[in-house]
Amino acid sequence: MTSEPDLITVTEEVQDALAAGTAVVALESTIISHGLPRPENLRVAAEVEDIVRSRGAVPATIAILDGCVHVGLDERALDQVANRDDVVKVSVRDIATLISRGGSGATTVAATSHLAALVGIRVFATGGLGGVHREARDSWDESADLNTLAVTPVTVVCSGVKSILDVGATLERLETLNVGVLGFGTHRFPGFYLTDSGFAVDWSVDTAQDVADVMHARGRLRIPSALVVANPLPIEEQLDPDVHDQVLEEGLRLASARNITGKDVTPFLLDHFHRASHGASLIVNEQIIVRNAELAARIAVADTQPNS
Ligand code: PSU
Ligand code: MN
Repeated sequence: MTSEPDLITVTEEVQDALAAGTAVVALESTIISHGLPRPENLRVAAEVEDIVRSRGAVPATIAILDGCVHVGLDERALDQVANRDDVVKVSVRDIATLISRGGSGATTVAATSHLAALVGIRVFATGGLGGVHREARDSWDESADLNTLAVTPVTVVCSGVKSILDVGATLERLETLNVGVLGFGTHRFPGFYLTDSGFAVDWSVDTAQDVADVMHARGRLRIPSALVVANPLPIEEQLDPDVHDQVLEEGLRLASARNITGKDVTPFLLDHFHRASHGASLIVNEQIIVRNAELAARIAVADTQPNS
């Protein structure tokens, strides 16, 4: 026995599911702490867990609390992630430092993917990936989500990359980094708040089983990178494109005028969207996350069927 405290706590429910080989879906926590306003953030986090359960999978929301990684959060832990002011946004490079200081943090797509793969979770749901920011030629701002997905064998269900980004450049980077991209029921890459980002995807699948088949083949071939399943919103649920374009332009202008940089850019722009669209983007964002969690659960179930 060592006196070192545990770095990672996996809830019994998640541990049991992993040991039994039944479906588990990882969920990120930056969405909760930095992507959605209070009090909707906690309600959405709980709703997302419910939908995963209703499709026969175990939800495993991942976060760091008081120096320990938690895989699977109970009601109290979820409440802390949603409401504590000392919860910082954590990418892969921050995890170890934060833990050694006993701090608390919410994990991004990058950090959540890393930790999910570490404990053996194969499917992960989020809203939209980070990517290459507009003006990246000058700012060099590219999300660590991309590099991490290049070396992390996990299936990530999302609605494309956030529309605040340079979508074309992000797709080029995903290609360079060997990250697989499948359109779910579409050949168009989704644009997060918008159904269609204006870019095509090479591969399209129609069912959760199709995705599980690709996962299985990737595993047998030891492909080391992530598989992105891009799940668009139905057109009638997307944000009004005119509102989208106007709010985005305004947000980018404000971010630059206020010198917002680094990891503050994404939370700033999402918050601007929610306020400037008078809550319309919030409703759309919630739909995105819930729909992706639902699909991720079905993929996780298909992945764990004996014949897949
Ligand atoms: N998608 C959302 N809301 C979010 C994010 C994604 O719907 O808040 C978060 C994710 O955690 C993603 C992060 O990993 O934004 C990217 O931040 P950055 O651009 O600083 O890498
Ligand atoms: Mn960044």
